[in-house]
Amino acid sequence: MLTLCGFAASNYYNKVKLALLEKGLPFTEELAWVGETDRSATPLGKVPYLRTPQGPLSESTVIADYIEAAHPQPALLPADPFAAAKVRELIQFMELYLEMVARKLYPQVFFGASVSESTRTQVDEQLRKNIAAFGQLAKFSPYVAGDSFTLADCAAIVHLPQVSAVTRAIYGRDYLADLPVPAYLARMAERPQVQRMKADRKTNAAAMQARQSH
Ligand SMILES: N[C@@H](CCC(=O)N[C@@H](CS)C(=O)NCC(=O)O)C(=O)O
Repeated sequence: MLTLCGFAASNYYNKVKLALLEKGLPFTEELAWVGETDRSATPLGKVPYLRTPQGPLSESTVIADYIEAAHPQPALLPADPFAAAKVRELIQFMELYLEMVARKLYPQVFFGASVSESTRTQVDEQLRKNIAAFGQLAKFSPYVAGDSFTLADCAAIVHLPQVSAVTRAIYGRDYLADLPVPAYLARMAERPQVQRMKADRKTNAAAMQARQSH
């Protein structure tokens, strides 16, 4: 049995959870807030981590790859090595050049702090450049990597809304609206697995807020 550890308000957690749900795999969830993780399973204390019959794994992309290799059907990666690499390219691109960059603005958007003018300017420049480049790679036809649902969708469904939210909040405009992202996310939101993930996220986000206000 697999146990997904972390908390459901985390987008990295939900990326892995979506892969598990889409595969229809049985799994349990173990709540672990940041600061309360099992360091023997996640040495940097990051969420998510996965308990497997062979031991723990950290890092969401590695975990998703393990799930795919251990439970290949239904496939969330193409069989063709090049096509599979294109899916991984998109995942890495979204993580490094969209999520990690947008994350610099999270303190202001989500946590009531403020970020400096120079950070806002720097992130603005980087995001404009990176989003245009992402637009060159992403297909949205109808899935982010092409004609089938893949691990790249599990990443896109959780990361892209964050980028939209952050750019809307800080710059007054959803930078991803220049790409077919809003229609894509609306299509993905029709999937029962995505609906389940979002419902759990909402419940957990409320619990997180209640914790923080105590
Ligand atoms: N590269 C990691 C990133 C995970 C991550 O940053 N998770 C956040 C929660 S959304 C976290 O654990 N933050 C606490 C920390 O970095 O110490 C992955 O893909 O799993």
